[in-house]
Amino acid sequence: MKIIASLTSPYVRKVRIVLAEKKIEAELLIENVWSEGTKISESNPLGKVPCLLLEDGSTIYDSRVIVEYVDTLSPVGKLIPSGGRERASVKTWESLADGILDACILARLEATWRPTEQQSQAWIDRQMTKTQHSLRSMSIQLGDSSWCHGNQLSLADIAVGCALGYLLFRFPNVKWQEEYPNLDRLYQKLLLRPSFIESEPPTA
Ligand code: GSF
Repeated sequence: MKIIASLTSPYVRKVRIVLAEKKIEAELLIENVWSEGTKISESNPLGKVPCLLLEDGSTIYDSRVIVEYVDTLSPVGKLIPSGGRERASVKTWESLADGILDACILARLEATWRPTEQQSQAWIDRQMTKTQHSLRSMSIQLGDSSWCHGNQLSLADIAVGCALGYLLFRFPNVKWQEEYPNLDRLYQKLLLRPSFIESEPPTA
């Protein structure tokens, strides 16, 4: 298997962490989807990474579908419960964490991609409000528990860790660590795992 990837994408990071936790190897094919010459649409017509390339030439996207598929490939370290409320709970955590990323990326693109005179501060504020509400909800739901769901690592923790790491990487002005010490406790624990360490976004 190969993954078309960017080293700064938090969605790619989620997939890489899931692969590492499952002890499944996949080659990273680094692609700059923002460059003029990108060929990403030949694999993913939506023009986004991550995109998983299978041996038979078929492709799987987006990150939520990829991690769901990868979790079925090996019984090692099951990350998504197989059904019912448990499964819905883990996947709702993932939606919440990915939703923070979606909101932050919309805010970032507004500020970096659009010409200055077309930028809307109201739009950026709208996205950052969603981020604030979601952080609060995560903190309340986590409470004093060791993990987001159940009593072991799941996709919920991985997705939350990727969202928190992305905030530190691109939005250091969002002071979630001070406001939500329980999220920081979880984050510091996740950071000890090789899967998180090896997928840290490059700082330069
Ligand atoms: C989001 C992927 C995405 O936005 C998923 O895989 O979960 N729901 C999808 N990827 C960004 C890179 S990044 O900001 O993480 C991407 O490829 N953007 C290119 C574009 O044209 O939007």
